[in-house]
Amino acid sequence: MLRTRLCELLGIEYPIVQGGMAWVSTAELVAAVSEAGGLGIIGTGNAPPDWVRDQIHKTRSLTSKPFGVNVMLLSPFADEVMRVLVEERVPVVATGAGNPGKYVAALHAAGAKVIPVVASVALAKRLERVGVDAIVAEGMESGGHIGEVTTLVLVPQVVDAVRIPVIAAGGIADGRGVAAALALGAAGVQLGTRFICARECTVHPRVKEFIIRARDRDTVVTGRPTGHPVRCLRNKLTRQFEEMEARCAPPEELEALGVGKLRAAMVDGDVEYGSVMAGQCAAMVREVKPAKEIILELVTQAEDVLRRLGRLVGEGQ
Ligand code: TUI
Repeated sequence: MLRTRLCELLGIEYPIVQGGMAWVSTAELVAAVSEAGGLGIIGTGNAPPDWVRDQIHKTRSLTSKPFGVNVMLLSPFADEVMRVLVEERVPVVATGAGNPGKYVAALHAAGAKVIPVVASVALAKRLERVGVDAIVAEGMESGGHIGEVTTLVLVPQVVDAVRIPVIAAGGIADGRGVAAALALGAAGVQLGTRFICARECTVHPRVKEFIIRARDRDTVVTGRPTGHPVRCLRNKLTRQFEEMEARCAPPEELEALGVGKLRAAMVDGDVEYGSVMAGQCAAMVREVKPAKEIILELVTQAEDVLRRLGRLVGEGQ
């Protein structure tokens, strides 16, 4: 029942996308999500092109279903990574933290569907004109690099501004969020934080525990003075950022403090001094379970909610 035009576009069973997360969404998680009928996306962050190619090969060894690769456009390797995606004929290319307009023609020529993440209506409209296939509208509830508008306010505006399918992201961790996104006019949802706590996700176990312990006000946004605001779970590192920002430390000093910290958290498990990028909905994540169970739970709960709402207005009686 939970099928939308996004399923046709991407060749997937459920309109559920796993957001690309640097140091987090590697081949194991991506393949598990795609095998379960969603779309898994490899997160590349600042990774070099050879690493990306290996991950693509590894994903293909684990699943024959469609998958995606996310390119973080602030990466010094963005151009080279895009060339790898063209050579490897990756089925879906997602982008974040910038405007991917200059890559769209080459990606389309290689058969890829292009799905940029945007945090504003203006960029969504510009990218539709360039010919992208769908748009992820990401609210500021999300983890990592964020915009300024909430999901509830951004998604309907993007839906009204473009004709291509819109995927809602930011603050969605259960089936109620999926149903709400559909109510806003989205054709699908993208979840990041929930999938960090998938059994197949290879992050350090302490990261999963840290997310499960998180409560409603445990994320903070730092880095606003650098122009790259980032949402993380509160810890000793975010307190250091807050202290530096309070004394108006120069942006270069803030940037320098962030270097290497995402890896320290996600790979080495340093949840005190590492950068534990996670969305506000970390507070809604209560257990680690296989990606397939996460997806089935999202789908059945969303269907239940939508049926209940249908009855509320006298449908199907
Ligand atoms: O990209 C993300 N989330 C990320 S990227 C990342 S790695 C990073 N680390 C430190 C600093 C910066 C990045 C961690 N999390 N989400 C997608 C996203 N894209 N959110 C917001 C945007 C965005 C913001 C501004 C997209 C475009 C944009 O403007 C571009 C333009 O030209 O208008």
